Amino acid sequence: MSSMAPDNITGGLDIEAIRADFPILQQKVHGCRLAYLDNAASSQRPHSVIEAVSHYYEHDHANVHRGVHSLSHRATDAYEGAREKVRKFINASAASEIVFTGGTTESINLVAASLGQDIGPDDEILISHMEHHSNIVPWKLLCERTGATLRVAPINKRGELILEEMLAMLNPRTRIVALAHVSNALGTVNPVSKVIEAAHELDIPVLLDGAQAAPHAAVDVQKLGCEFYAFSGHKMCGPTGIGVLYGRQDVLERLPPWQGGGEMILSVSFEDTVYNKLPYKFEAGTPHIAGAIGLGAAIDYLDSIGMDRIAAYEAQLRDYAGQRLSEIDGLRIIGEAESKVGVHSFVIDGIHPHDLGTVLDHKGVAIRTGHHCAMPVMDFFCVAGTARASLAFYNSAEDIDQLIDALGVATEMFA
Ligand code: 7TS
Repeated sequence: MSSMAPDNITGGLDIEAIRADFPILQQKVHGCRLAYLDNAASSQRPHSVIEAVSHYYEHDHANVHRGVHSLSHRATDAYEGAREKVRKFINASAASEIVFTGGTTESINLVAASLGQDIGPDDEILISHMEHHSNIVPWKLLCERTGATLRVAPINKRGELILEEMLAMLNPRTRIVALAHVSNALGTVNPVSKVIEAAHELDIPVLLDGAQAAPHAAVDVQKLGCEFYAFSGHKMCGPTGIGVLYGRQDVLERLPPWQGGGEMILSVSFEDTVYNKLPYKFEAGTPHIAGAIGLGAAIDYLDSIGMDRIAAYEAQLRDYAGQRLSEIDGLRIIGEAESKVGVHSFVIDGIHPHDLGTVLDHKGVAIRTGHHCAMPVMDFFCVAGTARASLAFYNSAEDIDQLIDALGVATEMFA
């Protein structure tokens, strides 16, 4: 890892100007400057996102797709405009491939429920050992319901997927591969293209859990070639309660709906139901209109900086943080993949992660501690939990220095 003086770490971005866009970052916590390093759990919102949501509620709110009046037209245009922004953001070929959901969790549950209607006891679902619970439990529930088998590809001590073992598990019984693009607990970036290529040789669809990838680098679903891509608005400067399921047109066309209600039908009688076209077939009920609009504004904001510049800057910050953390006695990084994002999970000898988190909070440093909804990862590394500092493009080298100073206080306190 390269050593770098904090002043040089800007990636060409004006970090101070960016930070000024985020009202929440301006506060003090326990009298200290706030160093918000819990971005993998949820990011913060710039003023433009908050403003877009307020503007919608103050001026345009009505239900979408059903009114003839002006407000409903405006709300519909804004909602569908946001869908188009999402399409462009991940380079989907059509807006009809963008299904708004409540978040990554709901996106994955949608696929599991919908695909599950055609799965039986001879089938297999393939995931990896580093998945977030939301890419484990929906598949476990599906297996319990159908008698199918859940297979789990192993990881190594660096927290990397053992690719050849995962590929060897693919077989004609595999009905879907569901894999994290980036692990939330380890920061590992998975070799998803190789998995997709191998799965497609056997006509197996692939779902990527992009919750930790979409906020940090440009995603191109056509280039990836995956059938499904799931992510959450709140991890990429958008509102909570809104997320996306990208599904390739032909695949979504074949899948049955998962929830019934208004909006997802063209006609209903007691004998017969004709489902709506994509993506509405998968959007039953009144959607989270303000959430989608806020997500659209978040995408505008990210685009105004540029995802490539965000990725490059975060990589510098990741290396600086990694180097500073390695200077702390007794600190062990959990997850040392060759390719990783700005997520550093760690344990310190003799200090419980929750105690660390509490001491850090009193120094204004927000990190997450615990199992990060990835208990199988914790079991693999034989730890009950970790402390996790996770970065966003609005973090600065000063945030990292504040983290290191606070860890110094904690280690002295528990020595
Ligand atoms: N998949 C991954 C890889 C995640 O990191 C998360 C949330 C989810 C799915 C679920 O996303 P949701 O928006 O539907 O809740 N991860 C975390 C985390 O690491 N700490 O808090 C939430």
